[in-house]
Amino acid sequence: MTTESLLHLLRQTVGDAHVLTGAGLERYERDWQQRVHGKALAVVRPASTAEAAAVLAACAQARVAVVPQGGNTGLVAGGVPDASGTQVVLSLQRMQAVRAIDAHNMTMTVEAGCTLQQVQQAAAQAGLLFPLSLGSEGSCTIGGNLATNAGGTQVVRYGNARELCLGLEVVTAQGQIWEGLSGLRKDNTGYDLRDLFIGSEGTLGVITAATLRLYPQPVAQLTAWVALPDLQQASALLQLARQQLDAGLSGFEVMNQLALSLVAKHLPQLRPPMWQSQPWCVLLELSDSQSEQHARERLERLLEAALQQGLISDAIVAASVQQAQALWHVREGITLAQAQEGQNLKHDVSIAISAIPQFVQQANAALLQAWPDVRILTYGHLGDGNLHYNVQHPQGQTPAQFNARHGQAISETVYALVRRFGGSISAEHGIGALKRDTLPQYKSPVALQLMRAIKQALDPQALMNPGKVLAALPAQPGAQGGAE
Ligand code: FAD
Ligand code: 2HG
Ligand code: ZN
Repeated sequence: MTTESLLHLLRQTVGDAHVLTGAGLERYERDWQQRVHGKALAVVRPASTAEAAAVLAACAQARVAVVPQGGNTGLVAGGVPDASGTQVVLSLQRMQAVRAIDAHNMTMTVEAGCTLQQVQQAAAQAGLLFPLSLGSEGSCTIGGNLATNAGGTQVVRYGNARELCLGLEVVTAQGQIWEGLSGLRKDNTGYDLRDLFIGSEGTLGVITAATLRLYPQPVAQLTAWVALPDLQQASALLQLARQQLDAGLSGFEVMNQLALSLVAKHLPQLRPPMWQSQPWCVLLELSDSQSEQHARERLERLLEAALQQGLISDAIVAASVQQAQALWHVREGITLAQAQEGQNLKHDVSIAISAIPQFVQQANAALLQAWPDVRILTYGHLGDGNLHYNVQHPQGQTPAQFNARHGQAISETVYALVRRFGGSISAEHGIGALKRDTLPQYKSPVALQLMRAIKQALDPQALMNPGKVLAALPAQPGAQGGAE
């Protein structure tokens, strides 16, 4: 099939207005960090699963690669095409239906292009909670969240996107529809296909809808902002909070002074509290199923114990929902503030919680010895053992030049330590294009071989988001797409 006849077929399938070609497609072609600028053959925007399946079938027949894209907020350039101008970007953004809410089963079924915020709001309207929560929730999609197995700030209580998903509907690389939308909590009928697609970053198929797990809304939620002298104390506070609050602990985020100073500099309207008084701050959230008073008593008891044990030097408890939101906006503003400071080297790592203070101490020492002027932002989801250990260029230097010259060596230094501590080089954001060539150094050959076998089985023509997660291999001779 020629390119022209493919485009003709795609226009017939989704309508002329939803096959975008030519100039003006930058927002689909470059990633959020503006590190990769690709070129798409076309951006195709199906309105339904049937249309998405027909697009995939046509692309398989034409042997044209497909890059699924949701809100394009990914931080590893996984959702953008390469520079060849031959790949179709499949945008799910028109598929935004909330198909069903089963309040008794505590589930909802939504289409992949719903933003995370829309999903949260639909659950709230039904009196329930969908707890996934990310700084990008206004624009990222639930399909993208599942494709990346996103984490965020409530994982300590509710788990990652994977734990919040019971069923999926997927269009395969050949354009078939796998109808796996079940609200079952138990199903042991063979291999878990759902878990294969979750976290596969668009390299195995396209998620078109999902059945999600809902929770009761907490009766009361309280947020505390705490200042601490060092990370060891933050870790001890986490342990104390777990003991005292148990499942009531729904958020535990740590931030170093530099991260907060960049928020103060670039987003001064957010006004981070107490950021100059101590090197570290913690944002702690308690969700309570009894009452506001009960929650307040529990939180005050925790903070008193922490003060007595010398773990914290100061603390404030938000007096209203608005104040609590303002504190969370500070935490969520760090990514934006850092982007405004200039392109940075992101290390989204996980390590056993018990080893995190030691890891940070050793990583800081190693980096500052070799690059004394780099600025290290350390923040993130301490409750999950997941740190964003992001390195910012020295003041007075150009970020792009500094990163081009030193980025690889800096990341190798950080990742070597991650390996020594038995951690992971990607806790949340995935591999995408940016970490694809780093992955083989940190994943066992057997694991990589199994991943390739899965990729080969599900996408024999190597058309699903090629070059992401795994380096593209030539398609097997004779591999056929399903569409004739
Ligand atoms: P995209 O960026 O469009 O795509 C991401 C990947 O998923 C790509 O590989 C793409 O091909 C694939 N994909 C997208 N949709 C589908 C689909 N329907 N079917 C199959 N594959 C698909 N991430 C976290 O984990 N935790 C955070 O706390 C967090 N905070 C963030 C804060 C900010 C300010 C920003 C900019 C990003 C943040 N992220 C975070 C990263 C990002 O928002 C998440 O990875 C999110 O899940 C991506 O969703 P998306 O719809 O934007 O996906
Ligand atoms: C967060 O936790 C996100 O805020 C983004 O995962 C982290 O910008 C980053 O590196
Ligand atoms: Zn994060």
